[in-house]
Amino acid sequence: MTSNKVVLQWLDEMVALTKPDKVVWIDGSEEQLNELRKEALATGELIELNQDKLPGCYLHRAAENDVARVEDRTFICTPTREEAGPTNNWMDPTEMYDKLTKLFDGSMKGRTMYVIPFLMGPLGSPFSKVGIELTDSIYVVLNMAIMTRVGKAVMDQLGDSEDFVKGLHSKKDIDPENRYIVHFPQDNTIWSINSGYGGNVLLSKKCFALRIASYQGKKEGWMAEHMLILGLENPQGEVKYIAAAFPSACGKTNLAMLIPPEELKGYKVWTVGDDIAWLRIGEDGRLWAINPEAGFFGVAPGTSSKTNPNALATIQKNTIFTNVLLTPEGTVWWEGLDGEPPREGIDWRGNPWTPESGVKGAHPNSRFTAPARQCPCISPHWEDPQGVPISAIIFGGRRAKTAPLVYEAFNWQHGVFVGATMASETTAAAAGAVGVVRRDPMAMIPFCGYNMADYFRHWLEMGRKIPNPPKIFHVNWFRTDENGKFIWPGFGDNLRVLNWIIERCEGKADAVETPIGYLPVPDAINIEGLDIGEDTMKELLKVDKKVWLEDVSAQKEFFKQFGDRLPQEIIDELKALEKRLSE
Ligand code: OXD
Ligand code: MN
Repeated sequence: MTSNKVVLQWLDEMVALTKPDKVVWIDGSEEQLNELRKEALATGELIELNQDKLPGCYLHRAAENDVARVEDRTFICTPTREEAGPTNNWMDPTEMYDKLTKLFDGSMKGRTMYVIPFLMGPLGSPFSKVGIELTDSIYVVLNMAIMTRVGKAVMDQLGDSEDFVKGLHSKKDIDPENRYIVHFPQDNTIWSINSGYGGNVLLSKKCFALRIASYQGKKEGWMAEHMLILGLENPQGEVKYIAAAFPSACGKTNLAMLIPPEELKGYKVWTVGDDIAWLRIGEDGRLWAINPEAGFFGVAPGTSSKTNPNALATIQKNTIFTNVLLTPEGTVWWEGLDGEPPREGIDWRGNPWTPESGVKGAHPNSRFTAPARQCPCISPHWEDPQGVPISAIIFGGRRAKTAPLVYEAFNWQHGVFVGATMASETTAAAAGAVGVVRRDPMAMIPFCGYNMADYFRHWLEMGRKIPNPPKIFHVNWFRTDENGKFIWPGFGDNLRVLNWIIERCEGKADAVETPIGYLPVPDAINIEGLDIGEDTMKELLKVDKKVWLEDVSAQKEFFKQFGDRLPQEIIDELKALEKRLSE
């Protein structure tokens, strides 16, 4: 498929190491993918779903010990520990290559190695980047064919260039003790072994599009961010684009596919991406974004016609479901889907299940992998080679008391500080204590491929280089009352907040200056039709100085780990905030 010498030499080396019986290039054709589906059905790697109700849909069950990303086994192996920074696991690259070489030795014996050329970003876009993943998993091939653009066209785009990311994956024995997800950013290399779970093995996603790409972006003057991208169209037909970063479990996919409430029928949200944004400075001096992916790898539980009808519509065909419940009709179910649970089924572990079983039918992190083009609200510009121009950047988190519904940073530098101090409180959905504050700057803690102090510096530098930077905002949909109940309805009604944000970008909405930033004036957010009184609105927009000063202490604690490497601008912003709050 290629005469690219660098590619062929690397492939030879990896074949010599992993010793597969056979090597198969993925050409991207439907015929080849169909053959692979058949093979996976024969071995039980895939289960065919009801093809009348869910055409082109399949179910996969992962090993019980292999159902989520493994942050404690994820490494950034830069030449020095300092380059990886205090928030990443690090090992000396030579030592790590040695260790993994032993594990990969013969790991594909008796198996086929699939060579997947994949493209991140639209075909023909100057901002797109090529990767090649070598894997012994058909499940990976079929998922990659949804999540990225794969096949011959990608090798054509690469030509003789050496500029591609080298991904090596072997599921080997799915042994959790020897599971490693390792990045060598200086070598454009990712090695992943002993896992079959999406986030660990679809090397295009978190590994390339965030960890390796963030490192490339720092070197090359652009940004790879854990952000959804949406277009907001007003009743006059004008569309403004927003990029937004939230930690896991804050409803990113839902926001990206939002459906406006009754009272705001004239508005429409267009999805450009739901997880990752690559951002560059355009010739016009604005920041432009592409979605490097071609599919959604979304969490199934909680997805319903109330929370996200567009996602539900997207996954009715050509979708791979992982670890959901199988119903007797050959359809799928998960906790939080509409209507009554099925009377019986096969749970994610493969055991007979009834609602009385006392266990979950679907794993809480069960997933759907679906083509983005099937989304009813996919933006007509989602594959635009130039991307879309970003008017606003939003940071968000789950905070019961601290953060108001929305506020605007004073300027870019302050906005970087707002992103760097992002935090979210843990929910009952995950193991461990509830309500614990986790600091997660820009929602990138698990995904930054280098020292986060340098990452903050890169954000600050970008700000100085963008002639027309987007405005930066912070939102919090999760404010609670004294009984712990959410006081903002969320979901489609979040559009009311997005509208204020866009009006601010257009210089149309009023704001009040507070110690933390600009807040909406009391009646600036349209609450027509909502069961929200003046008092609730006040509560939603309250800035409690005492609570904020406590948060400042926690921020200081968090920043300590970066030592002298923390940019002076961040320290200045922290001091200035403390002073404003103490006045
Ligand atoms: C994801 C994540 O899967 O952020 O997108 O964990
Ligand atoms: Mn994500």
